[in-house]
Amino acid sequence: MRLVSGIKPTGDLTLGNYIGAIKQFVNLQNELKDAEFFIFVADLHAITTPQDKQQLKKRVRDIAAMYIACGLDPNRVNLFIQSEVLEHPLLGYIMESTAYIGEMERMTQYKEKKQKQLKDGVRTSLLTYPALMAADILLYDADIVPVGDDQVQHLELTRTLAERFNSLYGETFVVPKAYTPKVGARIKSLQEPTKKMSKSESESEKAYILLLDNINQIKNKIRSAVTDNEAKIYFDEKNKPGISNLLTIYASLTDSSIEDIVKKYENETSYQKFKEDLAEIVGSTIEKIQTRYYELIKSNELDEILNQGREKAQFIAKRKMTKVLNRIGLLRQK
Ligand code: ATP
Ligand code: LTN
Repeated sequence: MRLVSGIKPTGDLTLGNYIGAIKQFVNLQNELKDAEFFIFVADLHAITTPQDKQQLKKRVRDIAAMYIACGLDPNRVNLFIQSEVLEHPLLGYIMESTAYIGEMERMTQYKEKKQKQLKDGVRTSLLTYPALMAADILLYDADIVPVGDDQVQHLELTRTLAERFNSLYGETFVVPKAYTPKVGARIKSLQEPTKKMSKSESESEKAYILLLDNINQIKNKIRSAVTDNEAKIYFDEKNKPGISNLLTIYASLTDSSIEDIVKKYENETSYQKFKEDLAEIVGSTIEKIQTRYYELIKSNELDEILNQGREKAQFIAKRKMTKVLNRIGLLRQK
């Protein structure tokens, strides 16, 4: 069995990325002992929106280091950078030649992100992005793709494209399945808890927690998270989005159930103790991650891991690509 996933270096990593994506990769790595993992930094996807050159360079390295700092084991997982395996954009083009424009235009993420680019012109790659994402996945014959909620629609399209290609040219790709976490598939903004916690879309710094934020700052952000006036702790996303979001974060980081946490705080008459406890939990989780991150970021170890990941990814990707080109009739020699 194979698992594939990636994160775009479009901003500093948030607690949402950790809970919705990286923590799932780590859990799956520990649960599925026989599975193969390909986890990458989706740098080509980042330039669908404008990026600062220096910052992009730093963020690519940061994400790679964070994967390991958060618990991915480079001996179990192939970690690499997308743009170092040129078969990704090559298969991306083949996927563009498999997909229809209407399918791309229907994607929610495209419709949202497009609004921001209307003034200067909408990048073509913002529209064709799901074709490259499909390529990222199909290149490795992934069975499972762990992602947060917002990526499920792209996964559905990937399945459609794999099936279409298979029926046009003969069985070539495994049709993958999305895997979303039961708890924490969509961590919300701490200031506007009906919106997603996002590293690139939030207005206020208090709305999100960055994995590289100062620990005291992190605790303060939890303490000042927007809640309600009822002073009773229970899960109700519609009427208590703030508390429900904090309960989700608590459950995910402590690997416990929301019911157990609600029970633990059932006699509280204010949110203070709950928030204080959660501030400690989030603070200490991230502190551990940061310690390992700072060791890695200045070491040669990280480059060695990424070189090794690239070799393995290239090997699999090249072999697959030969098969794909052959199926279409694009190789001079078989
Ligand atoms: P942006 O917010 O800039 O659009 P993003 O964080 O959604 O970016 P990525 O960085 O590529 O995009 O996301 C990496 C992974 O993290 C994806 O699987 C995504 O679903 C997940 N993710 C992102 N934000 C959250 C969140 N608030 N809650 C849960 N999962 C999230
Ligand atoms: N589109 C995703 C990042 C991403 C991805 C992938 C995730 C790019 N390629 C392949 C899973 C598999 C995002 O915006 N979060």
